Amino acid sequence: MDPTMALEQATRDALERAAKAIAGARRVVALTGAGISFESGVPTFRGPGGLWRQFRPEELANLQAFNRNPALVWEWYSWRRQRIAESRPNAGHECLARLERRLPAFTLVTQNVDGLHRQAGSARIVELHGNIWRSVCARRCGVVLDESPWETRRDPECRWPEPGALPRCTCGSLLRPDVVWFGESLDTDVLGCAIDEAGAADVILVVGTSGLVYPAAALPDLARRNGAATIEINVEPTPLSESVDIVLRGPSELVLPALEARL
Ligand code: BV8
Ligand code: ZN
Repeated sequence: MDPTMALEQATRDALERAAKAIAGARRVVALTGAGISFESGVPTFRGPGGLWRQFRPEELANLQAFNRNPALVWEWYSWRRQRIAESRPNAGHECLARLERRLPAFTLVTQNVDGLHRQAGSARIVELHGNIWRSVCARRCGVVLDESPWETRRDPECRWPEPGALPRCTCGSLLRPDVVWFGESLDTDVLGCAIDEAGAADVILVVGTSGLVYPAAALPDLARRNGAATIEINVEPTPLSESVDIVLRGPSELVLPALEARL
Protein backbone atom coordinates (compact mmCIF):
# COMPACT_ATOMS: atom_id res chain seq x y z
CA MET A 1 0.00 0.00 0.00
CA ASP A 2 1.28 3.50 -0.86
CA PRO A 3 2.33 4.91 2.55
CA THR A 4 1.16 8.38 1.51
CA MET A 5 -2.41 7.05 1.59
CA ALA A 6 -2.12 7.65 5.35
CA LEU A 7 -1.73 11.37 4.63
CA GLU A 8 -4.66 13.81 4.28
CA GLN A 9 -5.76 14.37 0.66
CA ALA A 10 -4.78 18.04 0.95
CA THR A 11 -1.25 16.99 1.86
CA ARG A 12 -1.05 14.50 -1.01
CA ASP A 13 -2.10 17.29 -3.40
CA ALA A 14 0.39 19.70 -1.85
CA LEU A 15 3.24 17.19 -2.25
CA GLU A 16 3.20 17.75 -6.02
CA ARG A 17 3.46 21.54 -5.59
CA ALA A 18 6.24 21.15 -3.01
CA ALA A 19 8.21 18.77 -5.24
CA LYS A 20 7.88 21.21 -8.16
CA ALA A 21 9.17 24.09 -6.04
CA ILE A 22 12.20 22.05 -4.94
CA ALA A 23 12.93 20.67 -8.41
CA GLY A 24 13.04 24.22 -9.76
CA ALA A 25 15.18 25.61 -6.93
CA ARG A 26 18.89 26.45 -7.08
CA ARG A 27 19.36 26.69 -3.31
CA VAL A 28 17.34 24.73 -0.76
CA VAL A 29 17.57 25.07 3.04
CA ALA A 30 15.99 22.70 5.54
CA LEU A 31 15.40 23.97 9.09
CA THR A 32 14.75 21.08 11.46
CA GLY A 33 13.57 20.83 15.05
CA ALA A 34 13.00 18.12 17.61
CA GLY A 35 10.04 16.67 15.67
CA ILE A 36 12.29 15.09 13.05
CA SER A 37 13.92 12.97 15.78
CA PHE A 38 10.65 12.03 17.51
CA GLU A 39 10.24 8.87 15.44
CA SER A 40 13.78 7.85 16.47
CA GLY A 41 12.63 7.81 20.07
CA VAL A 42 14.16 11.15 21.11
CA PRO A 43 11.53 13.10 23.09
CA THR A 44 10.61 16.54 21.73
CA PHE A 45 10.78 19.56 23.99
CA ARG A 46 7.12 20.42 24.20
CA GLY A 47 5.42 17.23 23.12
CA PRO A 48 4.67 13.97 24.92
CA GLY A 49 7.64 12.57 26.80
CA GLY A 50 9.41 15.93 26.71
CA LEU A 51 9.41 16.23 30.46
CA TRP A 52 12.06 14.71 32.67
CA ARG A 53 10.90 14.13 36.22
CA GLN A 54 8.77 17.23 36.87
CA PHE A 55 11.04 19.64 34.98
CA ARG A 56 10.34 21.43 31.70
CA PRO A 57 13.41 21.79 29.44
CA GLU A 58 13.49 25.57 29.87
CA GLU A 59 13.96 25.03 33.63
CA LEU A 60 17.12 22.95 33.13
CA ALA A 61 18.58 24.20 29.82
CA ASN A 62 19.91 27.46 31.27
CA LEU A 63 23.09 28.67 32.95
CA GLN A 64 21.39 29.63 36.22
CA ALA A 65 20.09 26.07 36.69
CA PHE A 66 23.57 24.70 35.94
CA ASN A 67 25.27 27.07 38.39
CA ARG A 68 22.64 26.32 41.03
CA ASN A 69 22.66 22.53 40.64
CA PRO A 70 25.18 21.22 38.09
CA ALA A 71 24.63 17.59 39.19
CA LEU A 72 20.89 17.80 38.38
CA VAL A 73 21.52 19.40 34.99
CA TRP A 74 24.20 16.84 34.17
CA GLU A 75 21.84 14.05 35.20
CA TRP A 76 19.29 15.36 32.68
CA TYR A 77 21.89 15.54 29.90
CA SER A 78 23.21 12.10 30.81
CA TRP A 79 19.65 10.73 30.56
CA ARG A 80 19.20 12.43 27.15
CA ARG A 81 22.56 11.15 25.89
CA GLN A 82 21.51 7.64 26.93
CA ARG A 83 18.18 8.00 25.05
CA ILE A 84 19.94 9.25 21.94
CA ALA A 85 22.68 6.58 22.13
CA GLU A 86 19.90 3.95 21.97
CA SER A 87 18.26 5.63 18.95
CA ARG A 88 18.98 5.60 15.24
CA PRO A 89 18.36 8.14 12.48
CA ASN A 90 14.94 7.63 10.87
CA ALA A 91 13.72 7.84 7.26
CA GLY A 92 13.35 11.62 7.60
CA HIS A 93 17.00 12.14 8.60
CA GLU A 94 18.14 9.78 5.85
CA CYS A 95 16.02 11.54 3.22
CA LEU A 96 17.57 14.93 4.03
CA ALA A 97 21.05 13.37 3.75
CA ARG A 98 20.15 12.09 0.25
CA LEU A 99 18.72 15.49 -0.77
CA GLU A 100 22.06 17.07 0.16
CA ARG A 101 23.78 14.76 -2.33
CA ARG A 102 21.08 15.08 -4.99
CA LEU A 103 20.24 18.80 -5.10
CA PRO A 104 22.59 21.45 -6.54
CA ALA A 105 22.87 23.38 -3.26
CA PHE A 106 21.32 22.09 -0.05
CA THR A 107 22.07 23.23 3.50
CA LEU A 108 20.67 21.69 6.66
CA VAL A 109 20.15 24.10 9.56
CA THR A 110 19.16 22.24 12.70
CA GLN A 111 18.04 23.31 16.17
CA ASN A 112 18.64 19.76 17.36
CA VAL A 113 21.65 18.82 19.44
CA ASP A 114 21.27 15.03 19.11
CA GLY A 115 23.74 14.49 16.26
CA LEU A 116 21.33 12.22 14.34
CA HIS A 117 21.58 14.22 11.08
CA ARG A 118 25.34 13.56 10.97
CA GLN A 119 24.73 9.92 11.82
CA ALA A 120 22.31 9.76 8.85
CA GLY A 121 25.04 11.02 6.49
CA SER A 122 24.32 14.75 6.28
CA ALA A 123 27.54 16.80 6.04
CA ARG A 124 26.52 20.40 5.31
CA ILE A 125 24.98 20.97 8.72
CA VAL A 126 24.63 24.20 10.70
CA GLU A 127 24.07 23.19 14.35
CA LEU A 128 22.40 26.32 15.71
CA HIS A 129 22.20 25.10 19.32
CA GLY A 130 25.41 23.05 19.58
CA ASN A 131 25.81 19.33 20.08
CA ILE A 132 24.95 17.29 23.18
CA TRP A 133 27.85 14.91 22.52
CA ARG A 134 30.48 17.58 23.07
CA SER A 135 31.46 18.75 26.54
CA VAL A 136 33.33 22.03 26.99
CA CYS A 137 35.02 23.82 29.85
CA ALA A 138 32.41 25.87 31.73
CA ARG A 139 35.09 28.56 32.09
CA ARG A 140 35.70 28.36 28.32
CA CYS A 141 39.43 27.65 28.75
CA GLY A 142 39.40 25.95 25.34
CA VAL A 143 38.99 22.29 26.33
CA VAL A 144 36.42 20.48 24.15
CA LEU A 145 35.65 16.75 24.49
CA ASP A 146 33.76 14.70 21.90
CA GLU A 147 31.95 11.98 23.82
CA SER A 148 29.76 10.69 21.00
CA PRO A 149 29.17 6.91 21.32
CA TRP A 150 29.40 6.62 17.53
CA GLU A 151 32.82 8.33 17.23
CA THR A 152 34.39 7.07 20.42
CA ARG A 153 32.83 3.57 20.22
CA ARG A 154 31.92 3.97 23.88
CA ASP A 155 30.16 1.12 25.55
CA PRO A 156 26.48 2.09 25.05
CA GLU A 157 25.82 0.80 28.55
CA CYS A 158 28.06 3.41 30.12
CA ARG A 159 26.54 6.71 31.17
CA TRP A 160 27.90 10.13 30.31
CA PRO A 161 28.90 11.06 33.00
CA GLU A 162 28.06 8.64 35.77
CA PRO A 163 24.96 9.95 37.61
CA GLY A 164 26.03 12.29 40.37
CA ALA A 165 29.56 12.53 38.92
CA LEU A 166 30.58 16.09 38.03
CA PRO A 167 32.93 16.04 35.05
CA ARG A 168 35.79 18.43 35.47
CA CYS A 169 38.09 20.15 33.01
CA THR A 170 41.86 19.78 33.26
CA CYS A 171 41.88 23.41 34.41
CA GLY A 172 39.79 22.42 37.46
CA SER A 173 36.57 24.06 36.26
CA LEU A 174 33.39 22.07 35.64
CA LEU A 175 32.68 20.74 32.17
CA ARG A 176 29.28 21.59 30.62
CA PRO A 177 27.40 20.27 27.58
CA ASP A 178 28.38 22.20 24.43
CA VAL A 179 24.84 23.42 23.78
CA VAL A 180 23.26 26.89 23.68
CA TRP A 181 21.11 27.37 26.76
CA PHE A 182 18.08 29.66 26.97
CA GLY A 183 19.31 33.17 27.60
CA GLU A 184 22.67 32.43 25.93
CA SER A 185 23.56 33.93 22.58
CA LEU A 186 24.14 31.63 19.64
CA ASP A 187 27.64 31.49 18.20
CA THR A 188 27.79 34.54 15.93
CA ASP A 189 29.50 32.69 13.04
CA VAL A 190 26.98 29.83 13.21
CA LEU A 191 24.00 32.19 13.32
CA GLY A 192 25.53 34.33 10.57
CA CYS A 193 25.89 31.27 8.34
CA ALA A 194 22.26 30.24 8.98
CA ILE A 195 21.04 33.76 8.18
CA ASP A 196 23.10 33.87 4.95
CA GLU A 197 21.80 30.46 3.84
CA ALA A 198 18.15 31.25 4.67
CA GLY A 199 18.42 34.66 3.03
CA ALA A 200 19.77 33.13 -0.20
CA ALA A 201 17.41 30.15 -0.35
CA ASP A 202 14.88 29.62 -3.16
CA VAL A 203 13.04 27.10 -0.97
CA ILE A 204 13.07 26.59 2.80
CA LEU A 205 11.72 23.34 4.24
CA VAL A 206 10.68 23.79 7.89
CA VAL A 207 10.55 20.34 9.45
CA GLY A 208 9.37 19.27 12.92
CA THR A 209 9.67 22.52 14.82
CA SER A 210 7.12 24.35 16.95
CA GLY A 211 8.55 27.65 15.71
CA LEU A 212 8.69 29.02 19.27
CA VAL A 213 12.42 29.36 19.92
CA TYR A 214 14.24 32.41 18.60
CA PRO A 215 16.32 33.37 16.72
CA ALA A 216 15.88 30.02 14.84
CA ALA A 217 12.14 30.63 14.46
CA ALA A 218 12.85 33.87 12.57
CA LEU A 219 14.69 32.07 9.74
CA PRO A 220 11.62 30.94 7.70
CA ASP A 221 10.25 34.49 7.59
CA LEU A 222 13.68 35.82 6.62
CA ALA A 223 13.78 33.32 3.74
CA ARG A 224 10.23 34.24 2.67
CA ARG A 225 11.03 37.97 2.72
CA ASN A 226 13.95 37.20 0.41
CA GLY A 227 11.73 35.46 -2.09
CA ALA A 228 11.94 31.82 -0.95
CA ALA A 229 9.04 29.41 -1.23
CA THR A 230 8.28 28.16 2.29
CA ILE A 231 7.18 24.59 3.02
CA GLU A 232 6.25 23.34 6.50
CA ILE A 233 6.27 19.65 7.45
CA ASN A 234 4.65 19.07 10.84
CA VAL A 235 2.05 16.83 12.44
CA GLU A 236 0.20 19.87 13.81
CA PRO A 237 -0.23 23.60 13.09
CA THR A 238 2.42 26.00 14.43
CA PRO A 239 2.73 29.82 14.54
CA LEU A 240 4.56 29.49 11.21
CA SER A 241 1.71 27.58 9.48
CA GLU A 242 -0.26 30.74 8.66
CA SER A 243 2.57 32.31 6.72
CA VAL A 244 4.11 29.38 4.82
CA ASP A 245 3.26 28.75 1.15
CA ILE A 246 2.76 24.99 1.45
CA VAL A 247 1.74 22.94 4.52
CA LEU A 248 2.52 19.22 4.43
CA ARG A 249 0.63 17.88 7.45
CA GLY A 250 2.13 14.59 8.58
CA PRO A 251 5.15 12.91 10.20
CA SER A 252 8.44 13.89 8.60
CA GLU A 253 9.58 10.27 8.39
CA LEU A 254 6.66 9.70 5.99
CA VAL A 255 6.32 13.08 4.26
CA LEU A 256 9.99 13.64 3.41
CA PRO A 257 10.44 10.34 1.50
CA ALA A 258 7.08 10.95 -0.23
CA LEU A 259 8.34 14.38 -1.29
CA GLU A 260 11.67 12.93 -2.46
CA ALA A 261 9.84 10.28 -4.51
CA ARG A 262 8.15 13.08 -6.49
CA LEU A 263 11.37 14.92 -7.35
C1 BV8 B 1 18.97 34.13 22.54
C2 BV8 B 1 19.79 23.49 23.22
C3 BV8 B 1 19.95 36.27 22.65
C4 BV8 B 1 19.74 23.09 24.65
C5 BV8 B 1 17.86 24.92 22.84
C6 BV8 B 1 14.11 35.81 27.93
C7 BV8 B 1 15.46 35.80 28.25
C8 BV8 B 1 16.42 35.37 27.33
C9 BV8 B 1 16.03 34.96 26.09
C10 BV8 B 1 14.69 34.95 25.80
C11 BV8 B 1 13.72 35.38 26.69
N1 BV8 B 1 12.50 35.25 26.09
C12 BV8 B 1 12.66 34.75 24.86
C13 BV8 B 1 13.97 34.59 24.68
C14 BV8 B 1 14.60 34.07 23.54
C15 BV8 B 1 14.73 32.56 23.77
C16 BV8 B 1 13.45 31.93 23.28
O1 BV8 B 1 13.22 31.93 22.09
N2 BV8 B 1 12.62 31.41 24.20
C17 BV8 B 1 11.38 30.82 23.78
C18 BV8 B 1 11.05 29.59 24.63
C19 BV8 B 1 10.29 31.88 23.90
N3 BV8 B 1 15.85 32.18 22.97
C20 BV8 B 1 17.06 32.11 23.54
O2 BV8 B 1 17.29 32.24 24.71
C21 BV8 B 1 18.17 31.88 22.52
N4 BV8 B 1 19.20 32.84 22.73
O3 BV8 B 1 17.89 34.60 22.26
O4 BV8 B 1 20.12 34.88 22.73
C22 BV8 B 1 19.57 36.72 24.03
C23 BV8 B 1 20.47 36.49 25.07
C24 BV8 B 1 20.13 36.98 26.33
C25 BV8 B 1 18.93 37.67 26.54
C26 BV8 B 1 18.03 37.85 25.48
C27 BV8 B 1 18.35 37.36 24.23
C28 BV8 B 1 18.75 30.50 22.73
C29 BV8 B 1 17.72 29.47 22.33
C30 BV8 B 1 18.38 28.09 22.30
C31 BV8 B 1 17.92 27.28 23.47
N5 BV8 B 1 18.47 25.94 23.36
N6 BV8 B 1 18.44 23.71 22.74
C32 BV8 B 1 19.29 21.66 24.80
O5 BV8 B 1 18.80 21.04 23.83
O6 BV8 B 1 19.45 21.15 25.93
S1 BV8 B 1 16.33 25.16 22.21
C33 BV8 B 1 15.45 23.74 22.13
O7 BV8 B 1 14.21 24.12 21.58
C34 BV8 B 1 15.97 22.68 21.18
O8 BV8 B 1 17.10 23.04 20.45
C35 BV8 B 1 14.79 22.51 20.23
O9 BV8 B 1 15.13 22.04 19.00
C36 BV8 B 1 14.34 23.90 20.19
C37 BV8 B 1 13.09 24.30 19.53
O10 BV8 B 1 12.11 23.40 19.87
P1 BV8 B 1 11.58 22.46 18.68
O11 BV8 B 1 12.75 21.86 18.01
O12 BV8 B 1 10.66 23.23 17.83
O13 BV8 B 1 10.89 21.32 19.50
P2 BV8 B 1 9.43 21.34 20.13
O14 BV8 B 1 9.32 20.20 21.07
O15 BV8 B 1 9.11 22.73 20.61
O16 BV8 B 1 8.47 21.09 18.87
C38 BV8 B 1 8.53 19.85 18.18
C39 BV8 B 1 7.67 20.03 16.94
O17 BV8 B 1 7.75 18.82 16.18
C40 BV8 B 1 6.21 20.25 17.25
O18 BV8 B 1 5.71 21.28 16.41
C41 BV8 B 1 5.55 18.91 16.86
O19 BV8 B 1 4.24 19.09 16.35
C42 BV8 B 1 6.46 18.45 15.77
N7 BV8 B 1 6.52 16.99 15.56
C43 BV8 B 1 6.45 16.01 16.49
N8 BV8 B 1 6.61 14.82 15.87
C44 BV8 B 1 6.79 15.07 14.55
C45 BV8 B 1 6.73 16.45 14.33
N9 BV8 B 1 6.86 17.02 13.12
C46 BV8 B 1 7.05 16.19 12.08
N10 BV8 B 1 7.14 14.85 12.20
C47 BV8 B 1 7.01 14.25 13.39
N11 BV8 B 1 7.08 12.91 13.49
ZN1 ZN C 1 38.98 24.41 31.48
